[in-house]
Amino acid sequence: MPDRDDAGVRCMLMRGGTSKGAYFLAEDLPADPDERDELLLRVLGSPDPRQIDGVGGAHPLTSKVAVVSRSADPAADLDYLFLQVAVDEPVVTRTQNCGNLLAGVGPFAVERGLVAASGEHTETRIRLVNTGGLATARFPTPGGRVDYRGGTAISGVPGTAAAVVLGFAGTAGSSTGRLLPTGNQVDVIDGIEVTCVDNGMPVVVAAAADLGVTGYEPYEELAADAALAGRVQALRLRAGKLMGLGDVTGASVPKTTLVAPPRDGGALCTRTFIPVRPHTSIGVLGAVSVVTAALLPDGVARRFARLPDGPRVDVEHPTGHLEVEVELDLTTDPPTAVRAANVRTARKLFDGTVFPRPRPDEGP
Ligand code: NQM
Repeated sequence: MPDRDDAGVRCMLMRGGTSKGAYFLAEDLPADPDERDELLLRVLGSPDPRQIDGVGGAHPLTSKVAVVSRSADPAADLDYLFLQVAVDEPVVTRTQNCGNLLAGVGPFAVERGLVAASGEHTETRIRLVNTGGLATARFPTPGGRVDYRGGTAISGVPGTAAAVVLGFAGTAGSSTGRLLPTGNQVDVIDGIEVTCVDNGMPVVVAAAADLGVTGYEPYEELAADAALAGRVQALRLRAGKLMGLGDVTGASVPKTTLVAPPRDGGALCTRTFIPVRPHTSIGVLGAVSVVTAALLPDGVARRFARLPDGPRVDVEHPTGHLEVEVELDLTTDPPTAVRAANVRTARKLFDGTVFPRPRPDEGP
């Protein structure tokens, strides 16, 4: 195979939900994980706060990679490995899922011929390689081609696009092994009540007021609040240990979501930190986990939530709303996650060959 530094690597840039990432076929990347990660750091331009010499977008939400291949699992068509490429550190992590990039996986697989389009809509079954669990994605493929155009709007993305309908099963305990990783609906950390939950994403849920904010601050205000970032980090370090994740200093999980009563017609208002920088909206599986927390009768979020009668729960976040359906069986002890669903959109932005930044020691 020609050297990837000279020949480049086949790559598609896509917006998946409210995130953006580089999508690759597994076969186009080195099979060795260390070699692959080293290459991806150079492709995205990390470490560098601006990622100026790579295709990363200088924020965790735009410094992401999806690696896609055919699945050997009879229950799935595709394997999807998500990689978070740190912006200002030479670190690539695979401990978490990304439900936003997931929205692009089915369309990407059709574009690359991994799955055939089947009629007006195509449905694919996708194995979440990072954590286990299965997703389905349904998206329009009229005439055998992916159609990204449509009338679905999602908060945080201008305009409208075709709906990608996502379904999830088997997401409980994604990184921690348990839906309630500490075994409790409420734990107390440094006097702050939290609910630690993991339904596709390990999240520490706390009342915004307990961390000294209202929970209604705009993104920019949260991003400028270094003291708040310190409090969030202290909380998640302690929570990480309680959740069985060990020392999470450099880990991308757990996330922290601060909750407050809804004030825009939703069920719950949220401000999420990934892991200490604020999220401009909220992740898909992050929202599934937060809604799971809100459905727990004794959980912290339940006190603030106005839960609807139907299954669709509207989560307020800094740039709008994200709706998820989460089904829990509360008759079991502990409660069991049954299924979850969400609607996203995705768009192919660019398809071509990406050229990695040279290694630091590779002078002319
Ligand atoms: O929770 C960001 C995102 C995510 C994750 C993060 C996500 C999810 O919004 O499913 O999509 O939590 O780091 O892309």
